[in-house]
Amino acid sequence: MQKGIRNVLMLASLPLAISLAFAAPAEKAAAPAASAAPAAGPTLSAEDKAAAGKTYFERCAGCHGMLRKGATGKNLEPANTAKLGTSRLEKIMSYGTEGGMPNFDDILSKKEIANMAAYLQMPADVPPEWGMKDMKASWKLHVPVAQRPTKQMNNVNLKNVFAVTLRDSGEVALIDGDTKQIWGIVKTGYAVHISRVSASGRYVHVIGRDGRYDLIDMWYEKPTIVATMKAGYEARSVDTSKYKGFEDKYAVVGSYWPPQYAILDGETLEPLKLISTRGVTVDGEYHPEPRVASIVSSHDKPEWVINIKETGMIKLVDYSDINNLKEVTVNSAKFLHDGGWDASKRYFLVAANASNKVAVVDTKEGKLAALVDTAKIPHPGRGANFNHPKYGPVWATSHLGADVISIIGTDPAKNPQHAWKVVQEVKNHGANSLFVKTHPKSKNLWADAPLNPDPKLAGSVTVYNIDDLGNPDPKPQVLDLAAAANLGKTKGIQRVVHGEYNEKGDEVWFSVWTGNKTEPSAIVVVDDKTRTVKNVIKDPRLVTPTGKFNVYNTQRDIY
Ligand code: DHE
Repeated sequence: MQKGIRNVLMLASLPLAISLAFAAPAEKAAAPAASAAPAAGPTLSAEDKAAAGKTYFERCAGCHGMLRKGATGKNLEPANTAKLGTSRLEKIMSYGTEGGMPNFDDILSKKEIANMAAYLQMPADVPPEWGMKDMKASWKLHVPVAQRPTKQMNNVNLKNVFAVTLRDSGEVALIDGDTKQIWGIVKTGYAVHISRVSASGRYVHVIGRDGRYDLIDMWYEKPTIVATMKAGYEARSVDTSKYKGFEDKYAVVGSYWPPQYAILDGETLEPLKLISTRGVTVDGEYHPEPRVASIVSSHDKPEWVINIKETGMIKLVDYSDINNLKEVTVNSAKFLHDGGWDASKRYFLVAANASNKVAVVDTKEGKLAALVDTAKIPHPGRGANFNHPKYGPVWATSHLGADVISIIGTDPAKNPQHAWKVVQEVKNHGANSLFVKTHPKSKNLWADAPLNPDPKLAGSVTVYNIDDLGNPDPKPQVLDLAAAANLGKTKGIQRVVHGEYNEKGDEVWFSVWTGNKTEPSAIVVVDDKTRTVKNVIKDPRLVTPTGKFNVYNTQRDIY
């Protein structure tokens, strides 16, 4: 291995870095001090505390925050956890709750759960900062632009490639959607959260949960990482510049910790500018950890929509002059999470999940268009756009906290009476859903429920015929895709997660994710017209697949 690459991998070894940070908070940490511990709480050996800190980072921090102040998940500072006590905490972690907390008894051992119950009653440690100097030191340009291929060196139909997160092996598989063969697997950060595609369709940008950011060039014979950097200790979102004249020029990466976003060179990942998101919330109170949730790139202007979870504020960032950066700050509601464009790509709809609302920002006017009340904890992924037989253009989301799919009108010009209202709520087969999906060429609307504690529900998907949604009592079909994958008995629940269409819009792919890297997983390819299983992609290299991102659809924001 080249020395440079090894250094990056060492820097990017996030769980270890974080567990060390938890074991002995670094002196340079600048966030406010941890809250005080109750007088006599549980204790752990240094080794068990470091292990619990690592598990907390890997499994819990995303919902509850590094500082445990709460967001999608509850506040877990000692003042609250001590009141719940060890045995109640262990039960909640083992079996989950109806409020959307998943069960962990299939992933964590009894000892790990007991140690976590103790850990949560101890004060939260503050991880170190990660500034421009650290970013620059972590940046490795493996192949300068001038030394890269000048044309596509493979025969793969790149538009139909799927970038698939192999969550627990810290890899991304590039699967040829035409042949269903694995084209290549690249080593990335831990648990890549999302992949996004550059405006040109050549590069796949992947961001690890550990903040390691890799740029994959698909013009080589095999997919190749050409640049790497580390954006922070915890991250979930990335996008590129898509406006005419800025294609592939910039990339933007948001971090959970430290709370900030960075603008990078789009072809080399050289860090160019860093902006902190610490500040006051929509309630006017200071928050030390306003994490960057979803980011999306406008196709109509040089602008990113950057959603700040804890403040409930949406930043419209104009990247046309990054030295004199203009940010419009739109107040919405807490806690902002995931979202997507409406079909016209003028309005961005984002879940304010703890407020049970979807915020709609009008990017043409640079204003909040609406806050739409929905069922409990909307979780759309990027949502699903279609033409409703009764209500015209709509966007849909499913919910973590309710077994329904909410359908929202999105056409204020021609259908103003339906715009920014939940015009219909239809049943999902279960709560604890994460993603809905459709495609402009499809008549189907799909929803999963992967975090449902009932294995039968977690392994199934609901599908509606869009034309049927105009009828008073539309009837869905529920498909047990975990059964179709035929993986046999596994310790981990076989969770069917994240539908993604192929380029043509005639197949939809779902992951069957056991959450356990020693157990088999699969991808089930469903024929969209007949709703029958067409292929089951099984391969020992397909370790814990979760998100899948079709190049063509992701590049053009088709969903
Ligand atoms: Fe995600 C999107 C955050 C747990 C799979 N997830 C997102 C986005 C955010 C986010 C902010 C939007 C990114 C964007 O569009 O720019 N996810 C979080 C969390 O904080 C949370 C709740 C807890 C955590 O610890 O990370 C979380 N997410 C999960 C999972 O457990 C999932 C199911 C499996 C995994 O790989 O970790 C998961 N999240 C995904 C996927 C997307 C996503 C597949 C992209 C959806 C899309 O179609 O764009």
